[in-house]
Amino acid sequence: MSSQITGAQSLVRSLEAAGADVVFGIPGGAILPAYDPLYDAEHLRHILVRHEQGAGHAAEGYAQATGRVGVCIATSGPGATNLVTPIADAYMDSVPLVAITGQVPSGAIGTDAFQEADICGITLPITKHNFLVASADDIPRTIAEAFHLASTGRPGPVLVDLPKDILQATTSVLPADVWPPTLCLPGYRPVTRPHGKQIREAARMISAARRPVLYVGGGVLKARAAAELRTLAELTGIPVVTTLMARGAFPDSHPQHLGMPGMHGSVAAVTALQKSDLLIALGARFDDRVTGRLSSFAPKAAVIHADIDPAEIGKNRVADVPIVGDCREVIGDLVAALQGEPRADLAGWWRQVDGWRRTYPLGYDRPTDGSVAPQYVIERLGRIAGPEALYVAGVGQHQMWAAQFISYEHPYTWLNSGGLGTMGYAVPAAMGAKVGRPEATVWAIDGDGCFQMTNQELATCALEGIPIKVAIINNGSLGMVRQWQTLFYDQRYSNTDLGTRPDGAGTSAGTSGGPGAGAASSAPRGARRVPDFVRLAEALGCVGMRCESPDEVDATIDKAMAIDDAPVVVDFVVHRDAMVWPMVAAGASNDEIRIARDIAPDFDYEEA
Ligand SMILES: Cc1ncc(C[n+]2csc(CCOP(=O)(O)OP(=O)(O)O)c2C)c(N)n1
Ligand SMILES: [Mg+2]
Repeated sequence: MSSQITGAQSLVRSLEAAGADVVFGIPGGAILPAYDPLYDAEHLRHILVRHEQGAGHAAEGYAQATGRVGVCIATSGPGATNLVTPIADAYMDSVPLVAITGQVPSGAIGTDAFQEADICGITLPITKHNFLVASADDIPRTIAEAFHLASTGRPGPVLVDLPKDILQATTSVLPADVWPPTLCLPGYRPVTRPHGKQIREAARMISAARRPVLYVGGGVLKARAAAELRTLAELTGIPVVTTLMARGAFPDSHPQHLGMPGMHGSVAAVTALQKSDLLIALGARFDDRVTGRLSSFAPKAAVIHADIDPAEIGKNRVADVPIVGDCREVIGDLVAALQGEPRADLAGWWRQVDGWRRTYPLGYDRPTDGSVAPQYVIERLGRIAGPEALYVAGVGQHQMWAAQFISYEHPYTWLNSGGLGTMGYAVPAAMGAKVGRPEATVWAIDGDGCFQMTNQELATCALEGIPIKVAIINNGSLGMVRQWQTLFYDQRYSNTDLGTRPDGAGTSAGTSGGPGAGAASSAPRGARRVPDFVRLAEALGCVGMRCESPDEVDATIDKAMAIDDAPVVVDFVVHRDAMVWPMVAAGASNDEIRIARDIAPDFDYEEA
């Protein structure tokens, strides 16, 4: 009656005890002992990815879609360093992630052993915490602590590094006997309950404000506070803006919603913040992409700043009323404090805000040459797949259009890499989201550049039965960078042409993709598509489709929607010169928002 198990067995049982049901990873020498008990784990599915970056983003997608902790696993050295990008991504976007890495045996640490990398050192500034485990006895407690740290307070990534000898050692500390282990995290006690005095002061300011705005960030989603937010918004009648990380936290169709603020935000959202007298920042962090030039951001506004992370408060903008706490509790308390209180009349403010909204709605030009507007593809996708689907974007122009032109009605239906802006996020994150929400339709909306960074995970999707759908918005270039070259580098397109479609496709010089059409591109490529995304998709075990005309957009999306038993990739060949508007140039003041090149909104006219 031996009650000894190996460290590796303890790891697998501890992950199960912590509630993990899926782990994304790739084996290798140092982590190999853990893969043996994984082989017959009953409650933990391992999904073999093709690149560790894919494992990390898949775990993030799973976490963002479900609210649970995402788990990824890799071997030492290059396996671990391949996780660095998704770990940094999770850190910037506060995603609960536990990364398990193998490490060289304890005795070899520090000797430049084969596949040794100091992953704890490397990830120190991009993890909430990391552990180098020193004894197999410590594994249950360490895993419990990692899950606790990742998912409480401000969520974030935690790394657990396990030397091979620790995985191979035996231990009599059985997870089943000790679960839940007593955590040993001195000093870690996130404040979730807001201070009553701060709430009262905030309520007083909200009642008196004449031009207030609810500035809603991703923290509201992390706190699962969308319902409370709606109650607060409807009780007060205050206009709402949702940041890139908060899309879906408040229904886009709600009459009080002004859309997204920031560099590519709506004129109404950006301008309402600029002219506000009170910003009620909830789980938002005054990111430079929202504030524009900080010194001229919302110059007349007082600030109520609620965040679970005290380090965020006052970091970029001084808060008149700082509130440390969980957004759900904060909003609930604000609602209670405001109930039945008299409030300033917001009719004049709404007249102004509605004027901006009416005069400057989001829009785009239809190409006159018969090519497809990328915004049109995304708009139709949102309409046809509907508000119950999940949309997962890459990084670039397509990401901004996906944030602008899809109507998000529910929380956790919009996933993207906001803080780090990681190209390659979409396909693996969509894979993880689909694993977490198998009943939902999951569309990755990706760029032709981003897609080439991580599309190998489509092989994982095909073999593991994870039928995601991918819309490649193929503009033939690193479009967002090209947009900056158009605007700020005199149209000198240095190294942004990708050659993913025939020359001339989707330009005013070409037809929609006829062989050799046009010669407008900088590098002559003839009729080649490198890569041919349809054939690439098929090679990866997916269904591949192409759409090159506006008339085919709906039918193509319908066809993709009808396929449920395989991943689908659609190559949407779109107009190559489309740009993202509105735009506030980097470093400029939000007062200098442009609705098209050199065209500023006419606020004087509107206010007259
Ligand atoms: C890993 C990484 N490398 C470089 C960048 C810089 N970058 C931001 S957007 C972009 C272009 C993305 O191109 P594509 O995927 O085709 O999207 P598009 O803008 O054309 O829609 C680049 C290179 C980045 N964000 N991430
Ligand atoms: Mg592109």
